Amino acid sequence: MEKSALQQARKAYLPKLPEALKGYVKVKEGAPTNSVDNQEEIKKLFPNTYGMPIVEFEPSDVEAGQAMNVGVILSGGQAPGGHNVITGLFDTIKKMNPDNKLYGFILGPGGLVDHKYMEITADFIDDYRNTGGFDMIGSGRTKLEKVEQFEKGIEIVRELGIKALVIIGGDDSNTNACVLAEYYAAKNYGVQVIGCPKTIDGDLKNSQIETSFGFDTATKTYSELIGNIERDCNSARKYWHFIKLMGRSASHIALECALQCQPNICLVSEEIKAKNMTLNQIVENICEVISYRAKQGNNFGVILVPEGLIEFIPSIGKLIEELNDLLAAHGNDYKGLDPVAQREYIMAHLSEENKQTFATLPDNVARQLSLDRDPHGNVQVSLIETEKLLSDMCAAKLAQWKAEGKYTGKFSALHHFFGYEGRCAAPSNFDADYCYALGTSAAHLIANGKTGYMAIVKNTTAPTSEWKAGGVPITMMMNMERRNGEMKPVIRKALVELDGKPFKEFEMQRDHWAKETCYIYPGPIQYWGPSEVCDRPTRTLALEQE
Ligand code: FBP
Repeated sequence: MEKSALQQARKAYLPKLPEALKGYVKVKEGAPTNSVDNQEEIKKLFPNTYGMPIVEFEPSDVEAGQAMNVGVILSGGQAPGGHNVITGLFDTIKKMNPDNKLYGFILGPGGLVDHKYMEITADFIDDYRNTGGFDMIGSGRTKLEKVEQFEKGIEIVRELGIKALVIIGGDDSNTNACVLAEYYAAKNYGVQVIGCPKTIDGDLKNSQIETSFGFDTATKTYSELIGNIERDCNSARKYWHFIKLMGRSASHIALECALQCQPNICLVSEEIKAKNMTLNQIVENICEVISYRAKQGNNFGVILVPEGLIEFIPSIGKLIEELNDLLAAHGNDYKGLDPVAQREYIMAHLSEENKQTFATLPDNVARQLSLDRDPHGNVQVSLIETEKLLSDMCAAKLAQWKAEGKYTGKFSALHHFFGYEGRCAAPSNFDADYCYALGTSAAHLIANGKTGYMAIVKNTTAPTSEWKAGGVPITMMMNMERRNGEMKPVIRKALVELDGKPFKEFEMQRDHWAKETCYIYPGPIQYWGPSEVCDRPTRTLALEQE
């Protein structure tokens, strides 16, 4: 593999570990836990893995480590730092016993089911230290949920003498990790399953998980790009930039980038839902700002649009719920029809209220909402051009206002989608350290016989040596939710809290940012240099941990 100069220099970076993980480690157990909601149902579904205590690692004089082979799976969307979870895991199990082996399953959970794997060796892994991407073993979105898949998995696990599987994934993948842990425990197969909290979306967090890895690097990458656009925008003073930002449901990414860059507008899906806003109201609000700035002679600006917006507009959210059920029950009846017949079929089966909403949507959006779902049943919002939809609607509204004499400016829009370019960036120091510590924690959870746990690292706004590492039972984060027309146990997704500090901080300043031009230009991620630049946590994390 030919390497860039940065990659070569970065390989030598030694991730900083919390004090408790530097030497031998012992486990301190807390009190039994409960799920966040629906306790009786979750307890019934997970009789072997429910109620376990939170664990914290402490320094010890004796090594609990032992001979053990481990399997690792990267699951779902890429997030910077995934390779460092694997290097942390690798280094720790090798330290416990040099004969221990780490197997990587190829292209995600599907690799376990299809018995596609490779042994990760010292020479091989060295090329991936502190690099972005998941290309070391690849990732995939196969949903591990069926008994046949679990049984296929155990065949290869036994063949390779694997004691534990580490699943590095988001909320859906960790939900599946929990189901797998429960299944193997119920069958007494003697195989442990440990999860690691990954996703750039930042929505896998709760009282125990401070942040999911990748959020730090991805938001810093997007903020660099947004800052560059803001500076261009403030130089030419002739375009309105509509920037859609990745983050399937929650608006954490958009909000974080807004706090870092101070754009003129940032939409927050959770607020739009809470205020029961219509698409038309959103457009009017944007146009008010455009019109105000035009009066000041400022026919330019930057607007951040969260990827998941469309699902949070209450009328469209209701429509999607009905479409999910329709797709689950009758999808096969209309999937093969031509687009016009499909639209007619769907219209004929929708309730009156949702039919009206469906009829107003442009064809490409309607099609995306009514057909495509990822394997976890999510609408593929990254494929919907919400930024274009909004700017088209703004152009129409402004033209109408111009005709009525209410607006006299010039409106010229440019569109961007920042998503995939942030998911594989070289991890920031924060993500490099955090992920290495998560991998190390996962190894210690295995060595201490734990299953159905997620590796955690807390106190992450303090210096790294003061971080606290341990594990949390995955069942503790679960509740029952409707998925594909059925109630299922799932990890509760963390949305932006409107009474939380990050949103409050944004809310306090946004009117000023809308009227004035207060852009901040964060610049690129720095890997060497002053700590206040290189090791700075996200604004979200800093505000939440204040
Ligand atoms: P995960 O939740 O699996 O980490 O994926 C996050 C994400 O990047 C979302 O922000 C985005 O909507 C989605 O993946 C895109 O999925 P795909 O890579 O399959 O196009």
